[in-house]
Amino acid sequence: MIQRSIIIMEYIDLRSDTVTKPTEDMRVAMKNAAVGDDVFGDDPTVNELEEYAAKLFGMESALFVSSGTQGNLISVMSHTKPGDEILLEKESHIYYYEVGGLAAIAGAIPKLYESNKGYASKEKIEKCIRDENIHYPNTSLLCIENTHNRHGGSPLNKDQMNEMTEVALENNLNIHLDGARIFNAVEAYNTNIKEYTKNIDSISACLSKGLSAPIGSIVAGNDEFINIARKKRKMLGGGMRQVGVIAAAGLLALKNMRERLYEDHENAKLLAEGMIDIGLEVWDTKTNIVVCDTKKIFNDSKIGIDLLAKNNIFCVPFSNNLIRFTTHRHISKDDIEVVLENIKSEWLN
Ligand code: TLP
Repeated sequence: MIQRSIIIMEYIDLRSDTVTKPTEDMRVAMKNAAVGDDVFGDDPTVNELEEYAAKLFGMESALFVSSGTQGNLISVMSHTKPGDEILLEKESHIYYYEVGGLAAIAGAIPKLYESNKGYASKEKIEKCIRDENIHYPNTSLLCIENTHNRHGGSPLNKDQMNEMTEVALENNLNIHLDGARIFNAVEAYNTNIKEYTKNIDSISACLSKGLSAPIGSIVAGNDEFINIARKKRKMLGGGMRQVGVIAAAGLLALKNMRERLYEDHENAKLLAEGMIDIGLEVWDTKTNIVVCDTKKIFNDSKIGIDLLAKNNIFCVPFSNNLIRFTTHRHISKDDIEVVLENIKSEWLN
């Protein structure tokens, strides 16, 4: 008989907080979850998760969806008609990383606004909103991203959110918040989630990033919006059946995992400061994303990534010059030390 041996490689995976695995508690909860057919509204665990999330976000209703991408797409589809124009930040995830779903599936056209780390002033947003004119598409939705991924996990504070949402309200636009990492913003500003959701019409928040659930996001909004969103989810093939087995982990993610995000922020800060100490250029780090500008060392950031990967340290390119490192539950302070040692020896020698 052939004996198989499993070699467990030590690695430090900073590619994303999406790599987090479910906790032991989540696995037990998943095993024991009460389930039913969620398309009939019969899954008690999904219902509990949706009710819990709606209350937490201060919204009337919530919907469990398969991913952040699906949550954003369903939200855009539910707020707009094909041909509508939507205001999106130039580097937003919906525009940059969602395979063009807003155009291909929702039929929306993007109007891009520039921002300072996700924040755009009232004037800037106002300039993007079209007047009524027979030639123009209808501007119907403002999307905001908080924390902002491609701006290095930068969080918006509640005043910035208020300014951005008030101009939308004055101009009768709906507001969707891509809050994939909204609890990182809550942690960064020690604020309450409801401060962020009070003026908005919908939020999509990921359970499967820093919160460690294996799968899933929550979309929240008013009853009418969530009824429409539920039907759009079905249209996209997202009506899952005994999905309580997954929702059980999502519920624990929302209940128990928000409090530990400060650890990820501390580790990100440690990494950023360590990089600066050895002479690297690093963006301002406020949450769990560290962006290092390597243009003075490499002519392609992939060189730096490959040098670390051969020592089982993983990160991702953000552009030709930029490399992103994301901290999460499986990254410890000791790991940060190891990463810094490797950067010193692999990049700077
Ligand atoms: N972002 C992923 C990749 O898609 C880039 C990552 O590793 O950061 N909104 C924001 C702001 C996001 O950062 C992401 C995921 C999503 C939406 C989409 O979430 P998923 O991956 O669940 O579809």
